[in-house]
Amino acid sequence: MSTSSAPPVGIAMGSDSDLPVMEDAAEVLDEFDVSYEMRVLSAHRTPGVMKEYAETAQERGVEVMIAGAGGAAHLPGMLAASTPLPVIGVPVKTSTMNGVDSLLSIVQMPGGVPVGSVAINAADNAALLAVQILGVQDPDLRAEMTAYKDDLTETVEEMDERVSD
Ligand code: RP5
Repeated sequence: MSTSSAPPVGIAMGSDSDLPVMEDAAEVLDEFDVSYEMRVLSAHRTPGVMKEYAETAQERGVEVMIAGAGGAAHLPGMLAASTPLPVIGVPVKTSTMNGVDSLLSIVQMPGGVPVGSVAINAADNAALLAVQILGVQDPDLRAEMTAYKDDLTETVEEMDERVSD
């Protein structure tokens, strides 16, 4: 149960080097007028702070988390281990393995501790998924998502018209 009024979305990242990617999530949430908080929390470098954040998020009012990390990308999984809230992982592209390392680190979770994952660097999609999760209980937000999808449809129909002319 929520005892305070944190924003519904918590965006976390393992380092400020992830920020250029994770800003895309913030931009999408801004478009939907969904508020969020943003933290740098490292599963390896600040495990205590990360755990406390995860353990208190629900009571503060956070409803869904988006977590981006690269390489040994354990942040989404460790957050998921410490909260009942849904966690959406964003595998951040790395210079050594192009983010495949991040992706596999995020998706290879043990049974019982799921983490959702979007594509490498797809923080925008993580935010859209967060909006959809929040929309389950929020008809206005769901209507906005429907309008967003209608726009997507229109965009592709226009492409089709241009190409098929
Ligand atoms: C991960 O290691 C972070 O998520 C980041 O993607 C990567 C590199 O971190 P820095 O060395 O740039 O701080 O923990």
